[in-house]
Amino acid sequence: MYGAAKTVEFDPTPNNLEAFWMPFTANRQFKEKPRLLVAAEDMHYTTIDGRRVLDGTAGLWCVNAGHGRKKIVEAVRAQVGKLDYAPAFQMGHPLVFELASRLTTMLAGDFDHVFFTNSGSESVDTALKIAIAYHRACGQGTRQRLIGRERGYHGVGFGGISVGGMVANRKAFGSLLTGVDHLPHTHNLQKNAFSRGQPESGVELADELERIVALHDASNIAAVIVEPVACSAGVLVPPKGYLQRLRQICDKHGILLIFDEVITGFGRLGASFATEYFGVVPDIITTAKGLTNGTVPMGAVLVRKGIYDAFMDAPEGTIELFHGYTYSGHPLAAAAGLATLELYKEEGLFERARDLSGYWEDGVHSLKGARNVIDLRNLGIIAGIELEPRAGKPTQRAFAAFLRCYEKGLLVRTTGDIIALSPPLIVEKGQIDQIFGTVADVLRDLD
Ligand code: PXG
Ligand code: PLP
Repeated sequence: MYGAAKTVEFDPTPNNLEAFWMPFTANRQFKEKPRLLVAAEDMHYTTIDGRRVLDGTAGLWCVNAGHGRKKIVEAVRAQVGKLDYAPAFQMGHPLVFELASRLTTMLAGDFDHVFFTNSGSESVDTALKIAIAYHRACGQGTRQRLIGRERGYHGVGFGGISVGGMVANRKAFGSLLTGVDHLPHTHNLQKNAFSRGQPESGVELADELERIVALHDASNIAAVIVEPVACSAGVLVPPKGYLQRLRQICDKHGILLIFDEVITGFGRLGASFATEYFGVVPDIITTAKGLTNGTVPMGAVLVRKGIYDAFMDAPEGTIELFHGYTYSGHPLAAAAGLATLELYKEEGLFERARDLSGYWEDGVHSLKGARNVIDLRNLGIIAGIELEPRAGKPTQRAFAAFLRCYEKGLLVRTTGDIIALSPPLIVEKGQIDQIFGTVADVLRDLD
């Protein structure tokens, strides 16, 4: 077909939805009955037909300070007029150095270097590559295997889906990375249903790591990657002691521990990062989303001192890590990131989230006994509401709930038959009541 296309004039019909292949979307269904957002401010979206919708999901878990925040908007506006782009390789611009320094001050301990990316998926691929290259730099080049977890979500790059554990995200894409194993997921409805916060049962699931080490030998294993709270797969909260146990086993065998904090970072749990919340220190942290409050795409990988240092033994004048993106540390993203971190601090949003988390937990568990609800889960300002699937029709009940909530002015997210909630951290108590009140109304009427 090459050369034969475009014989007709381009039709710039503004409302033709066909050309855009939408991500993670039922394209044909959406395009028959689209849901378009045209504006946003603080806790609300405005739809194309002028309705206000309460944002129960912070966009896609990223708009932690709420929408249209002036400080961030102005910072981006000013930056685009001053320096629109600077080459990222062998050149720099001041803001990105400032942002890296600021980020390192947010973490306890020796997290002292930051690699910038443009998304969570790129952060994950970057972290996995750094882990393997680190061991090589330390003279342990056989450590190449990666360990993820069932039901994990680490974005959609080949690295991320290889260590990830959501079957729909993997099954159509061939052989993926070789040399990957998976820990079991920690979800256990029989033992832990309706837990408030961290469930009691399941710490021993971390011991599965010992089994994998025994199978391959530690000398072949580079890293373990987990989400401290597995959010995309339906808000799976780690059992008490589980993350601590993983850390101990990694230490014992010289395996790097990577926390994928793309969602749990930047206040979602009522602490700066999950590492602070749980008191467990990984070796590498991946972030994105809340780093710029969702305004400009950006991700970051934070590494502990020893990791960066291992690369700096290379001869003077050589490039230490052959990795990077055209837009690593983009000036607009860096400006947005700096303004976002200032806003989080000025408004004490992480502390606010911590103080609200009890009220949030009560709201979540007020749904106990609601029709078809088989589990309720919460941590920080995150909730998972698991529904009994319709017989032979998995995902449909939750998707119907999503549509009805949207009609009633509330945006929720669903994955499988689980409703996930994660509003901006500026959410008011009255809005928390509205969120759970709307979900309760919807579930009452939904078969
Ligand atoms: N790691 C984790 C832990 C994530 O949650 C990614 C990596 C990938 O980030 P990017 O920026 O490449 O999308 C994510 C992203 C949902 C949902 O509704 C979750 C994500 C993205 C979109 C939707 O659960 N998580
Ligand atoms: N593909 C081609 C042909 C390129 O030239 C580049 C970057 O120069 C890339 C992919 C990677 O793009 P990015 O650096 O934005 O990830």
